[in-house]
Amino acid sequence: MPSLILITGATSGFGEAMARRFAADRWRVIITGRRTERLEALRTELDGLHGTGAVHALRFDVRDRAAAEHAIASLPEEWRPIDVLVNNAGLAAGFAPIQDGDPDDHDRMIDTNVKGLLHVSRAVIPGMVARKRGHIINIGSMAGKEVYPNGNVYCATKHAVDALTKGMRQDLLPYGIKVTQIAPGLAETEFSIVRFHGDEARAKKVYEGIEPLTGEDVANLVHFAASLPPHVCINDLTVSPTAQATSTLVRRDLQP
Ligand code: NDP
Ligand code: 8X3
Repeated sequence: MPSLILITGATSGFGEAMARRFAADRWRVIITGRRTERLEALRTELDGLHGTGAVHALRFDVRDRAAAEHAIASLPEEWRPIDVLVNNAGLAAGFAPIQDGDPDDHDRMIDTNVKGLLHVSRAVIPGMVARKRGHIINIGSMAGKEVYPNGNVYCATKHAVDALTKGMRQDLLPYGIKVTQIAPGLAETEFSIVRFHGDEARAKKVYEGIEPLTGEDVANLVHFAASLPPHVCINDLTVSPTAQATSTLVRRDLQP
């Protein structure tokens, strides 16, 4: 049987690029997200390219613990022994000083980026522990390494991902389970459109004058981390566009 990967948030951006990358390398891929039409379109496309049975789609909201548990528990037998879990689903909502931020945005980020990651992990990890093998890849961020003005709660959630990655690696050591964090900087996906509540013009400005990372760049790194020999684990990998040194230090004159 080829290896089996579950990718949360595969309807867009990094997750969608990962689904394409792993399916192209003949992995079996479980894609998840909330947008049914996108999940179905991607499943149909990848099944068409790589053969029926290459992809299994699960629609659920990672914020809903019962839904996450139910979705994982409802997997058909042949889709259960997950080798790699990529906790990728996540978002930023808003970009405001702490005193002005919308509390609903704060809840959305904490519920998705922290609690959602925990819901899916808690449903998948016991199977890995029982099999004494597996690999968890958490998508953190440079925002989980440093904090920038107006990034407050988003940065806090990604710092939580950083801490949870380290905690998972310690707790899962006895079972031979790898735990990796990939922490990207500026990448042009739907991320900023979501952050600015659908304002595409404002989102575009984030990447003005630089060549940002793409979904494919990050997918290639995740694929590399997942393809190393059993005794090798990338613990933590920070990646940024060449034009970005820190979250706030960005050269805007290096466009190709
Ligand atoms: P996108 O907005 O393009 O993709 C986000 C994905 O997450 C979508 O597939 C979305 O699916 C899914 N998602 C969001 N909320 C939920 C939810 N409640 N339940 C289930 N799925 C959800 O952004 P990116 O690809 O850029 O982001 C992926 C990850 O990478 C995030 O964790 C983000 O924080 C992180 N990141 C992004 C960077 C960037 O600059 N782009 C840099 C560093 C990290 P759907 O809407 O269908 O549910
Ligand atoms: C997303 C990258 O710089 O917008 O995690 O925080 S940034």
